[in-house]
Amino acid sequence: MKRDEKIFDLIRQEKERQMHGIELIASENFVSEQVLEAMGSVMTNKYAEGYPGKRYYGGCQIVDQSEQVAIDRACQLFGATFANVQPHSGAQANMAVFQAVMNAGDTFMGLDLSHGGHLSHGSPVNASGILYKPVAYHVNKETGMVDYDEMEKIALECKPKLIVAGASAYSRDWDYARMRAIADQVGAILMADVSHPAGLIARGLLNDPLKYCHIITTTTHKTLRGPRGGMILMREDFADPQGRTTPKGEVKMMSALINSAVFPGVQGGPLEHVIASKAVAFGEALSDEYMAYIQQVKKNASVMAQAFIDKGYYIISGGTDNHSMLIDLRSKFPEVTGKMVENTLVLADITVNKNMVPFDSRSPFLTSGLRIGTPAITTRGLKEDKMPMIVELIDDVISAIDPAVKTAPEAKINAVRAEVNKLMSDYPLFAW
Ligand code: DSN
Repeated sequence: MKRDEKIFDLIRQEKERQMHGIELIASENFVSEQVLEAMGSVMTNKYAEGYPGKRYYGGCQIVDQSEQVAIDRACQLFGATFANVQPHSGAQANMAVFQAVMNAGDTFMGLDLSHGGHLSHGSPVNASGILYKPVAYHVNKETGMVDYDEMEKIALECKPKLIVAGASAYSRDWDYARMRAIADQVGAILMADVSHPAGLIARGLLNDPLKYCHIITTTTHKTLRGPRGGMILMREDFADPQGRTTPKGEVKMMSALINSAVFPGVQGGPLEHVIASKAVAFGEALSDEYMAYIQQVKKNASVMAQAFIDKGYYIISGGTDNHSMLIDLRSKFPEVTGKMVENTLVLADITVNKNMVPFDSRSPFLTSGLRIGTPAITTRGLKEDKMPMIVELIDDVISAIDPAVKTAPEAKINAVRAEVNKLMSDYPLFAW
């Protein structure tokens, strides 16, 4: 077969882009060579509908073992007793949990998308908002922190079947104990989607959601630094709150409902190459090197947030407990949108994403905010001493943006890009 030069040239170009730039998208990371190798392996050739030991295809004796290793390592990492490592993504993991615990039309609560929530937590354009009845809770306007008093009030009014903790753009830890107390008052299941801070949670740098939440979902490719994918975890199995029973009349347990919601509920064949790669990443996440890495992620974020504050930027909630921060540009540059900044920074080889801020006056296409995270640059080996320098480069570009033309002068962009490329030439993609 002729080599596909077109696609491999694009892959080469993408690698160059990743090498040259400063990657600050909070949900991105760089995987190790062995995680990449497992993902690009012959495991992709195998169909394995079902679960280890209970498949609908022959020849699964090897993938059964690698999937079991992934399950065991995931449990070890989070102190869980149940793991389903098959979800193709975080959104798929969430859909499977929704299907396991709710009926179509049931009410559930999630953080408002424009306050840092996620599409799959009830946005009207997502299946979660189409099949179920989402009710949003919010952050407090003054503090920028999740408003648990409002959450309680709403829960008592709408009596949700499920309450979802977790966010895509929220820099603070969660009060899972308070959320469980709220859930218990109304008989709701408490689920945490920890996709963003999963690595910090796994290594004890943030509150442990499994102490209070019935179920947690996560992606595996953000702070966890594995392949793109999702998973579902529980510490204790519990009876189906809807009282469903097996044909023999036994009450179904949540682990059985979740497994059948993932397959055959929302997915078909599992991606065994990705599951093997998840196993490798979980093994890495259990190591001392990863512990040092994830501590550095947190340190870098904290130093970077302070450097932005020192330059006069407003960070929602006033700082960060995790790997990320959400900047409200309006305090320093009222006329500059998140879109202008994202587009201009990318020309200087700095990648961030525009983001709505709570109570934003602009649309999701423009936004007043910028979401920034440190998992990827930390994987490249950058330490806290480089954070003020990166903030300086970002501020240099933003300060030069002319809102009338929506960008900065070319000379300024070129000068910053040269500095970015020079800095990053000293760092490999994966330094650990
Ligand atoms: N989880 C989103 C993000 O944080 O970028 C993508 O769905």
